[in-house]
Amino acid sequence: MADVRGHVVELQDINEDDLVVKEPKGSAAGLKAVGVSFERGLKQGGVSRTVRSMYRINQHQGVDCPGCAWPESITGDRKPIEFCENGAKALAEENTTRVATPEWWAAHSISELRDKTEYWLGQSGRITHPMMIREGETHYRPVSWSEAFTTIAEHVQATTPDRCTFYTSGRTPNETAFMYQLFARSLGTNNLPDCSNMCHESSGTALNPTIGIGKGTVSLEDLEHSELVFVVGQNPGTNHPRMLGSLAECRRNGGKVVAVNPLPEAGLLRFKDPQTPKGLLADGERISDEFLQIKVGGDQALFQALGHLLLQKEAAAPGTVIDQEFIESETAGFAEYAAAREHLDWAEIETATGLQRAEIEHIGDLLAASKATIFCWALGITQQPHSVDTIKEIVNLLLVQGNFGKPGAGACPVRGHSNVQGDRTFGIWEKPTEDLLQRIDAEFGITSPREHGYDSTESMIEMAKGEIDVFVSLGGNLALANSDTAYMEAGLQRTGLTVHISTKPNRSHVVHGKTSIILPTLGRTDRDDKHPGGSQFLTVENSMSVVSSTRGRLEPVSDHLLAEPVIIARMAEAVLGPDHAVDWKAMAEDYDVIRDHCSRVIPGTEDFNRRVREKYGFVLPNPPRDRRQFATQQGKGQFTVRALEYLDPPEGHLVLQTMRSHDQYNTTFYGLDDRYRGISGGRRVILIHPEDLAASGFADRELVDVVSSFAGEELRADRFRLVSYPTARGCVAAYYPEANALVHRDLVARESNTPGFKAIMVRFERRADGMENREEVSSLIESV
Ligand SMILES: Nc1nc2c(c(=O)[nH]1)N[C@H]1C(S)=C(S)[C@@H](COP(=O)(O)OP(=O)(O)OC[C@H]3O[C@@H](n4cnc5c(=O)[nH]c(N)nc54)[C@H](O)[C@@H]3O)O[C@H]1N2
Ligand SMILES: Nc1nc2c(c(=O)[nH]1)N[C@H]1C(S)=C(S)[C@@H](COP(=O)(O)OP(=O)(O)OC[C@H]3O[C@@H](n4cnc5c(=O)[nH]c(N)nc54)[C@H](O)[C@@H]3O)O[C@H]1N2
Ligand SMILES: [Mo]
Repeated sequence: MADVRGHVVELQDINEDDLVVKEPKGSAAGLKAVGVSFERGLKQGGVSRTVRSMYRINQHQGVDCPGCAWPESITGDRKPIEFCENGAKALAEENTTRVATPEWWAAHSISELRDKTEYWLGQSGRITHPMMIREGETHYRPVSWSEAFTTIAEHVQATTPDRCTFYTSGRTPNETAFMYQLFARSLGTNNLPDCSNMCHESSGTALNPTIGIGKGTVSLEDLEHSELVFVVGQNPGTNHPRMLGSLAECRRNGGKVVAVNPLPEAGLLRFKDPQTPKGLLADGERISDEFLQIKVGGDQALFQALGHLLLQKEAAAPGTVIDQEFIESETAGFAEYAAAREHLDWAEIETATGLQRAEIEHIGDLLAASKATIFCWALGITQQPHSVDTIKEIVNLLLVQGNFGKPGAGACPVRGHSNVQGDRTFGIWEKPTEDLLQRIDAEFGITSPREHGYDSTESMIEMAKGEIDVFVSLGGNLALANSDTAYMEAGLQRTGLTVHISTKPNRSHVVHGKTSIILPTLGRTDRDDKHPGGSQFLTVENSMSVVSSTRGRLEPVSDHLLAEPVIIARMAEAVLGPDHAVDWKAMAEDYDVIRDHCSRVIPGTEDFNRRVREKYGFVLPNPPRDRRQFATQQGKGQFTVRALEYLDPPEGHLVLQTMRSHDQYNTTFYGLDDRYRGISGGRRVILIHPEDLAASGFADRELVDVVSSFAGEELRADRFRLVSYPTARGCVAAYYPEANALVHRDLVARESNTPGFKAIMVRFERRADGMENREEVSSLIESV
């Protein structure tokens, strides 16, 4: 294949027998990270595109990094380069000059593309033209934009709104999200699943009824000035690298950091700050003061034990540990909570967590002594059957010491996709509040449906049952992102029409509906200036509720790309007809018009257009943080009591968690080097504790088939290599999305319905060729 300049590009593929295993690293970032950032950019896009985009990242009037949702400072000055290795890789991936042109699609049949790996597909570059394939055809072929929209309209008009579902991936900016939900609701459905359903849904589900808001309650400054920060179920060295700078800053200010994780992740141990010369060259700074190597799924037990310890210490020295005044005036349910925590079965806590009582008591001492504590968490906590209960237990710990609405304290769910939080704020939700619907209806003169819609798992199940006729995907790659891969793919293929608004080819395009359309869009770094009023910008909300602008400046790789708001407006016009109450065209022409509508519909965005043009944008209101106010049913911070739960694998099984490597963005692969964990050259691995490996009777590097069990059913994934690794006992780890085939569709978190991506019960089966090539799979021990 070729890039835009006609240079020949060879696409690499993955062969798991190229696997190399080294000693895991003891620190994250440093000089190597800077080197890798530039190397990847140069490989994909050439020198000037890389340097230009890196320099503008996260700057005033620049582009918001498409990597993660970690915030930048809105008080002090920003560093000249506010980026990290993985942000740079995300940029390089989007800025590539490689192109998947109509000739590329003509050269590869669908059956050939189905056999390719996701890594291979992604490397083919940016999609340049709208493409379509109909039932019986073997190849995608180019179509005009108008034919694409007419085809979508025909399919939508031929069915009922409840048989259409509209998925959103979290890179979608605020304005686009707002238009998209307005389109779905104008049509008559709340079927608005999003990646949040698979991600932090458990956080919102736990936080809304207990603190009255589904988001975090801290600012970056709080984190840097906290006395004690817990980092639970999170791998910031890879997934939120700039967070390491804030944790290091917190420690320099005298704070302590406690990491809770089944894996000794490099970024949790030490950090070499790539923004400073000393950080680049020296050994790096320590990140965690304490590391609790917990068993997967054991966190609720840990938090219950910590609650018990706090109450015991308070009883021994009244008035020293808990915040009695706050509890009395601002919370409800404390008496029940205190009663439930009075007794603790330490033996069960040790079984559930895999930790020693003394270790937990030591952390209890730190927590009791801290006057300002923050709990940060991510997917290690949200993707368990009992995730919602675990997060409510975190809220209990915060409430008991009054850790809301004071400096250095609060809840910090660390969000994933760069705008996943904003998408929800701007209306993407299958369970909208009545208040939101009333505001939308009043602004636009439409009648939104009241019935709740499908989330991502429900959409998958309805597709597989043949109950969905139209599936539209605004970004994302649900075929691989969702659980139960074979079931998910069968669902997509059963659907009448699948539409993907995408930047690059992915698996969802090749396991498509009977008719399938790919609509290629401008990415975040691309210039968006084909408007009567000239160049436009969009906005995003980060993990700490800051709304700011993002403006791309690079020359798009093709003249045929449309901006996402334009695509949605034209789709809505085609489907809803020219007389529809909403003026879609006005919004697509001038994004200020969208923001004006938002400012009247979305609370906290009043005067949007003026405020977002201020230097670093504006912060959305957050009652628990701003005023110690809790908009819950009782108007108080709500203590909750939930029965203890943890993962108890059936005989002969281990608990499997799935995670990201250092060289991927969700279902997109940048390369095959999980550098900090020392795994490179292949991804089909199972990390297993040496003693569990010995007990299992298999050899290190042996090739096995993996079988998962759920509710009496088994799912399989073949050809994984076992790799001896210092994970917690009884808990193995594999990469997402390779292991998604093992996640049964009904394995979900209660209440939030988030897939149990970190709670899979597995066993291994011997293969006839299991020991073949075992010696060739090399093992190098490199000093750290
Ligand atoms: N470079 C890069 N950045 C990203 C992404 C990416 O793919 N690449 N993805 C983005 C997205 S969408 C998201 S949501 C975030 C995800 O950010 P993370 O939540 O950091 O992502 P995971 O790789 O799933 O890592 C989960 C961590 O939880 C630990 N863990 C697993 N089970 C348990 C448990 O039961 N208890 C505890 N205490 N820990 C557990 C794992 O060992 C691992 O360290 O990152 C975002 N940023
Ligand atoms: N086993 C397991 N499964 C998981 C997880 C896990 O931890 N374990 N994590 C879950 C989580 S947290 C998440 S968030 C989901 C992620 O699920 P998704 O958000 O659905 O997946 P992504 O891989 O982020 O989507 C990548 C695709 O987005 C498109 N894209 C990229 N940039 C743009 C853009 O600017 N505009 C548009 N329109 N398209 C763009 C590209 O075509 C690319 O192929 O996966 C979930 N799945
Ligand atoms: Mo996510």
